[in-house]
Amino acid sequence: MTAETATAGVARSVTIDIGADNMAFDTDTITVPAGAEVTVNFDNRDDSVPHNVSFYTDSSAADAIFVGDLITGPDRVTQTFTAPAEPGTYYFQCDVHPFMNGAFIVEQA
Ligand SMILES: [Cu+2]
Repeated sequence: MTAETATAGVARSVTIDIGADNMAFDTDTITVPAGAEVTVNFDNRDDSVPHNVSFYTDSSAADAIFVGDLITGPDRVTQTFTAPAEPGTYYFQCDVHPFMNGAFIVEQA
């Protein structure tokens, strides 16, 4: 039995660093364990441009998992939310600029 299996059912904590620069995120994939407490360190490096990082069930952005605070660069914000319990491929985007987006991958914990 691996240590990971031994802790199944216990909420894990992960920290994600993501930046916005020149109207783009610096990653197109965010991967976390199912049910984890996710801390997002968001660094908006675009001067005078508002961005956020929001997580949705899919690219329709109709059902929010977590809507991040808008910050105008240069600025940083740290926020925490709980990842879905169900593994799968979800979605993240900047709500102001939905062309800034990527896959939010929730793995079996
Ligand atoms: Cu944006």
